[in-house]
Order: sequence, then structure tokens, then C-alpha cells
Amino acid sequence: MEFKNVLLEKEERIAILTINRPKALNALNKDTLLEIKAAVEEVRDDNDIYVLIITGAGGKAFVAGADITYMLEMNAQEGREFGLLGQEVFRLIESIEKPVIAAIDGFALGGGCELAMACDFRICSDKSKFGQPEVGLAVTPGFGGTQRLPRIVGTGMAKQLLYTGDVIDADEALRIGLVNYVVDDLMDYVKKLARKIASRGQVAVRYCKVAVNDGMQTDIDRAMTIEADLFGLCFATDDQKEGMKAFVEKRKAEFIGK
Ligand code: DAK
Repeated sequence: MEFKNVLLEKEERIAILTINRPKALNALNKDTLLEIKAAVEEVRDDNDIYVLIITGAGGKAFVAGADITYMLEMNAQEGREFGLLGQEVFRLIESIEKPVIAAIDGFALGGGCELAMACDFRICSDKSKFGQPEVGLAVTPGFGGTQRLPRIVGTGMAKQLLYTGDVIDADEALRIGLVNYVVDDLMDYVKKLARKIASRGQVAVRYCKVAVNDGMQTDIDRAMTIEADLFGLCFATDDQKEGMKAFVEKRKAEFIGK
């Protein structure tokens, strides 16, 4: 697929997906969502890529939301289809068995905050702002915001943000656990982080994602079984043997990603 609204770059084991509609603060319309989907599928299927970073172009916004101009004339059926498409794309990001980091520099509002929350975790610059302002447009969040926000920050804080539509700054996002770190050199920091993750045993990294995601959806006993099964499966990999052998031989492990 030829991309018009996103950029997909690959640097060694890292892919960087940039939402690239800076004139509309990277707002998400149908075409942009379809391109994000195609790009994420490409990353999922590329065995040379270990980590995906998602960011926004222009230095002002990560993504300022679903495209309000695009949604203005929608009827109920079209609104439902648009919501389902966004949910499908964000669920794909959440469930691919590769780490996905949101690098946020500016506004992450509405669908933008929801996109960031579908990533495994969020790192932002100090000028970033977050919120689910949809009730101000008389709609609910439609791309998973009512579900992921309480899972990340707790129900009380999520409900306050959802009911008020308040926009919070980076320090407040850090305080409530919506972002992991607020940093100065955003892309430099996130790329270093991605390279560190890419240097680890990749099957183990992917199983960590599966264990957290699946385990958080079930009871603790079932979750422990999920962990035990994935832990056991690591022993079927070359990297487990190399990792433990390298430790015993007091040298750096050389992983091959399987
Ligand atoms: N959509 C379309 N265009 C947008 C946009 C958006 N979300 N946000 C900004 N833009 C455009 C502006 O219209 C402006 O375009 P021009 O006038 O230059 O053509 C350009 O980006 C620059 O924006 P501003 O001039 O407004 O820049 P400021 O610095 O003054 O303000 C701002 C920045 C981020 C505070 C402001 O642009 C703003 O408030 N934007 C809207 C933020 C927002 O409300 N986001 C949530 C969108 S609603 C559902 C499916 C999906 C959803 C809900 C339900 N179902 C199917 C159930 C999702 C909803 C949303 O995400």
C-alpha cells in the first residue's frame, strides 16, 4: 500500500510509524486509519523488526483526535463503522506480538489519546497534553477510550477525565500513570529504549507482552498458568540456551531472535 498520511521508516530492528497530517494536527480520518492498519501489519510480518515506535509529525501534536471535519456529516451507521474501524486498528496495535511504544510530542486528544493507550506504554515531551474531550462534542470516546483509560489510570480518575473532557499536561499525565516518563530529547530517548528492548531475547519479550495482556483479562490462577506456559515455551528457543550459557561463561549473549 502506498502511504499518504503516514510514514513508515525502519532503522535496523526498529520501525517508526509517524502519523503525518500536521496541517490537521494528525487527526485520524478513515484513510489514515487504514494506512496505520497496513503499516502495523507490515511491521507485524517483518521478521527483521523487533520494536515499533508510533509518533506524530509536525512537533505540535501526536494526534489531536479523530478527524472532526470527517465525522461532521456522518449518520449513525457511518459513525458505527468508523468507530469499529478505529477499534479494530487499535486492537491490532495492542495485540501484535511486538512491543509498541508511543512517543508523544504535543496534543494526544480523543482518538489520539486512545491511540497512545493502545500502545504498550507512553513516553512524552513536557509540552504534551492529554484528554478525552469527546463529551464536549456530545459523543462518547469511540476508539476504546472508555475501556483503556480506566485500565491504565483507575476508574475514578478515568471517569473524571471522561465526564469533564478536561485536558491535562505532561506532569499530571505522569502523576496519574498515563505516561511512564516525561523526557527532553523525546525521539533520542525512545529510540535508545527501543534499541535496549531489541537487544533482549525477542521471544521472551513477546511472551511478556502476551502474558501481561492475556493475564490482565482473567483471574490470577488462570493468569499464573498463562505465565507458566509461556515461561516453559521459552526453553524451546535458541536464545534461552544462549542467554543462560553466556551468563555462565561470563560473556555477552548473542541472540538470534528465536
Ligand atoms: N479533527 C480535524 N481537524 C483538527 C482536529 C481534529 N480533531 N484538531 C485540530 N484540527 C485542525 C484544526 O481545525 C486546524 O485546521 P485549519 O483551521 O488550520 O484548517 C488545525 O488542525 C490546527 O488546529 P488549531 O488551529 O485549532 O490549533 P490550536 O493550537 O489553536 O488548537 C487544539 C489545538 C488541539 C487544542 C485544537 O485544535 C482542538 O481542540 N482540536 C480538537 C481536539 C478534540 O476535540 N479532539 C477530539 C476529537 S473527537 C466515535 C468514533 C470516534 C470518536 C468518537 C466516537 N464513534 C464512532 C462512536 C473519537 C472522537 C474524537 O477523537
